[in-house]
Amino acid sequence: FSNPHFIGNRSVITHLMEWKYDDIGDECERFLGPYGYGGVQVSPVNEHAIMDGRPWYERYQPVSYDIHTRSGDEQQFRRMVQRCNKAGVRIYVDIVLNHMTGGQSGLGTNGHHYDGVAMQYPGVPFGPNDFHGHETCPTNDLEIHNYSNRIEARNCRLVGLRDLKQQSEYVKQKQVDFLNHLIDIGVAGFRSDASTHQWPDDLRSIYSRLHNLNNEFFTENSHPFIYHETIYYGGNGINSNEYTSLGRIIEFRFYKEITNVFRNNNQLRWLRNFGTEWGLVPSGDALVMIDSHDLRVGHTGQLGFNINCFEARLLKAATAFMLAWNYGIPRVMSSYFWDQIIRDGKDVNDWVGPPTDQHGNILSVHPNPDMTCNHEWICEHRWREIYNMVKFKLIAGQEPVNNWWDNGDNQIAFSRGNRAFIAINLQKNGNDHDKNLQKRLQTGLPPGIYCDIISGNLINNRCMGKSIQVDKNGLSDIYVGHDEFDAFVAYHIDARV
Ligand code: AAO
Repeated sequence: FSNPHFIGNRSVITHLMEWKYDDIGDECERFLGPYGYGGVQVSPVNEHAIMDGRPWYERYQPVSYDIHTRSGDEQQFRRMVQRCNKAGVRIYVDIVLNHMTGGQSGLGTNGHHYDGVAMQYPGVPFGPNDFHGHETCPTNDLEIHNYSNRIEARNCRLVGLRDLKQQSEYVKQKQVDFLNHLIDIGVAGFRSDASTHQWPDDLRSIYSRLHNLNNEFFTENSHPFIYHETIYYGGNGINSNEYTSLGRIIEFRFYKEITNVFRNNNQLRWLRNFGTEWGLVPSGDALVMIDSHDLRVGHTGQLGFNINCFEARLLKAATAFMLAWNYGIPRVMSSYFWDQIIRDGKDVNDWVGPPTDQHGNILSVHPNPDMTCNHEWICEHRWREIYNMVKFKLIAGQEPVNNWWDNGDNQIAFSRGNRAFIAINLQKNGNDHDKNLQKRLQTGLPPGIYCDIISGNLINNRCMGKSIQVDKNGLSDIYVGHDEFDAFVAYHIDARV
């Protein structure tokens, strides 16, 4: 369950949060395929509660396992999966198996009624016996209070969400059927939502009944890729390693440590041995990110500590490190604009959903000629600095990190074998001279003139950005001014002038 089934050397997933399936299909063909992305994480696809104001998080309140949301119906979903696979891009679905809705009642996105108080979900159907209650959850109000307590975390309610009893054969079978339906359609795998709140043995038992991936797109006997949301920073919380035998885990320590470094709370030079030596799980067990649909609004992390699209320069630099470093499977968040208003350390608009018309239909993404997106779609995955680092990673392949250099503080550079080279400058101390990165460095690259794919593209053999000359010994004069638009430069053998 830990192989993402990327095609060729592709290696990066982007989360197109709340996008419609028709748009994702277009994006696979016109952009993600050609630019070397390996896959797309799509927001939960099954019927969910329709909530007042249509917050993004209503998609995390399932009502049935019908494929029907504002992103599209089953037919549109199928078409997207076909088109993306053909374009060389895999689809991973965010699956919410831990719970159903909160304690309200109403209608779901496929017209099914639900009642969270009575725990009735006729669209599945699930009834009160399919949920954890006082026999299994030890807290008075059935809520999770102590996230470190295994029984509480797994048998009680996460923020009021009705907690499914996955020990029940009936519940398991309904979930197995849902996942197999998605597998048969041709998805490559799943993001498992709120994994820490589900017993590893229940997940194991569900996964053991899954079909192999669809033979139309995958080689025989391929198992779905499954990555688990387990938020673990060490200490006495529920350890992510309880889930590594089930697939990969989202390594939150990666995001935390990198954010800390890029916010200058820790020096860049220490990144030299970043990975397991910092306590992270082995690279093959990890999926990593800088930003996510939760982090961006201060969920599952502290607002102000996270780095999102509102700090573009920092986000690009941290993402560049993630994509240049050889650790885990990186996921790039692609978000939409919302009016961030911070009060008492909380984003008042942390709920705001995707751009819609006046009837609540999600608006289509039509990219502008300059590659940016229309409406409020931010499309971080289309930023030149980010898509060119996706290419960088593809070209670096499995080459090791070589030629590490640092200035003893917040300037670093390294190569990936003799195929790619990056230099990052986040120096804040000293005079202007100290703050600029200006140094003759070993790039590891073969001699030639290379185009910095960060400051501009190489178009018809003309470098629109900065270029460098690498001499016969691999040395070159590297420059990253402290006040430049981007805090890093990157060169690779496919961008030789
Ligand atoms: C909404 C409303 C709620 C309402 C509920 C039911 O906002 O007020 O009660 O409906 O009506 C999303 C939204 C929720 C939303 C939910 C359902 O984020 O706001 O609730 O949809 O619509 C825990 C889980 C983790 C979960 C996270 C939100 O462990 O799995 O909470 N994430 C996933 C999804 C997320 C989704 C759900 C699950 C539900 O990615 O989008 O919720 O499907 C500690 C714990 C963590 C805990 C966090 C956050 O973390 O350890 O396990 O995550 O708190 O509560 C330090 C600590 C660290 C701590 C962290 C954050 O770093 O070291 O331990 O701070 O505070």
